Parts: sequence; C-alpha cells; structure tokens
Amino acid sequence: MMKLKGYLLTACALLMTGLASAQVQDMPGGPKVNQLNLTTGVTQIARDVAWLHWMMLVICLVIFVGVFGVMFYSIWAHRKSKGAKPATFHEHVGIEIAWTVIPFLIVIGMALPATRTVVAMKDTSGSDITIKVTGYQWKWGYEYLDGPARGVELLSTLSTPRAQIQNLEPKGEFYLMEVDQPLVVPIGQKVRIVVTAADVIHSWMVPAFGVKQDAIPGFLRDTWFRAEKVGVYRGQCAELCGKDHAFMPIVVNVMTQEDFAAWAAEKQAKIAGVVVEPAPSEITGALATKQPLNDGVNQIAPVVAPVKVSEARL
Ligand SMILES: [Cu+2]
Repeated sequence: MMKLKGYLLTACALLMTGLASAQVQDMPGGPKVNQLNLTTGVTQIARDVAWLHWMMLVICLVIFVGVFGVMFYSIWAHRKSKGAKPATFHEHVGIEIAWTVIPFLIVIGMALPATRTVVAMKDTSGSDITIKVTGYQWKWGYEYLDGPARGVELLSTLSTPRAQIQNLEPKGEFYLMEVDQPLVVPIGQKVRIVVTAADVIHSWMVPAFGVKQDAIPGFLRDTWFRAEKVGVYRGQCAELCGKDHAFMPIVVNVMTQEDFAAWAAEKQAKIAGVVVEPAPSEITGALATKQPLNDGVNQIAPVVAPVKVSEARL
C-alpha cells in the first residue's frame, strides 16, 4: 500500500513538472525553450559571429573524426596480437612538412575571417548616435550623448515583482528579463555604445546584436550595433557582479526612426517640464543655472560632451 502511494506521488510530481515546463514559452526577443543554437541575429556582426561559430565547429569536428578515426583504426588493425610489426623508419621529410603546413593553413583559414569580424566589432567610427552605458549593482544607466535624444538619461531596473522571484505568485512571460525603462534606439542607425561601470565589473550583452562588452570601473570601452529589425531584444549582465547579478537584465527597444524621434521629443519635453528655475534668492554660485528635479523617472538634463576613445582612460 505504502509502495503504491509512493508511486502515485512520484507520478503526480512528474505530471506537475511536465505541466510547469509545458507552460514555459519562447520569450520574444529573449531565449527560446530548449534553445541550443546561438540567438538569431538582427545585425551583420551577430550573423558573422554565428557563421564563424559554425565554420570553426565543423572544421574542429572534421579534425576530431579524422584524427581519432585513424588512431582507433590503427590500434585495432595493427595490434600486436594480430602479428603487426612496427615500422622502423626515422624522420620523413614529406610527413613533417605536411603536418606543419596543413595545420598552419587551417589556423590561418580560421583566423582571417575571425580577425575581420573582431576588427569590425571594434570599428565605432561614423556612428549616428552615441549612448553611454553605466553598469551599477544592480541596474543599467543609459545616457544619450548626441542625436535627437541628447541629454536623456534612463535608469533601467528589473521590473519583475519580488513575489514572482520568491515563488509567491506565478512567473510572468518575461521573468527576470524585463525592465521599467528599456534602452530605445532607432532602426538602421549605427549606435555607438560607450560602456563603463560605477562599482564593479559588469558586462553589457545583447545576443541578438552580437554585442558583449565588459563594463569596467574607471575605463571606457566602446562597441556598436546597427539593428535591422524593429522589436524588443533582451540580454543580461554577463560578468558576475555580486548577489543580484541575475537581476539586471538589458532590454533594447528598436523603433522606426520616426517613432524614435517622437520618443526622443517626448523625453526632451519631459526634461524641460521638470526643470525648475530657482528664485533669484536661491541662486548660488555654480548652481545658478538649472536645477533638475528627480520626478522618479531618473531624468536630468546634464551638460554632456561626446566622449572620445582617446580620452578613454579616466
Ligand atoms: Cu552586473
């Protein structure tokens, strides 16, 4: 009887697990259920990275099968018990040249396209928009340094309710991959990302863009992407940065250029709206200009200058 009860309980548990996993759906802009391949890219760099990955994997597999095939065949076919006699030759110029030249050619064949892609990843020249990204424990700060949204600052914080994390309510579709204020960028424009951090090392990673850049305190590193498809794309901090490392996702909203201009205009208007001109009696020294109010959306209107790579080291 006890055994039957045990079986029943196990069956119920398995059924529940099955139901729970059946409810998990592919996340739009994020990972898919049972995803094994790299994320489908929406930038040329992401496609190049995926191609390089498969090209090298295939070359490695061919070498693996070839080397181990010859090795195991030799061990089996030329074993001592079958009366095999070892050859006694020393040095063979032809073989030695072949096993030097062939691997060299393979390495060059892999290194050339890889180098081309890495160089392209780092070529941030001629960008249309520059955005400074700052990693914090545990959120992301975005600052538009130029373009129509110049001066707009966003703090992007996880918006998944704590109750979902603590299993007090069912988990949502975008569990741990949603934020209150996503980064907004226009489609088809070269967006230069200048990355730094304010506390520890973080890493800004959006797989669909083929972008992964460490955010290092005291340093500026830059990278770029040109998104080719409107949509929402999700990534995560990719450098272990403390206890809430898993709770600082990245959400990028790629809009049409008109929508982006409208969004930028709305943000600019909001900044203008919250700026309060202080009364003359309050004017003191350098604070004599504009005093932004924090209205909870973390927007202030700073005076910012585009950052040059040559000034990267702080
Ligand atoms: Cu982090």
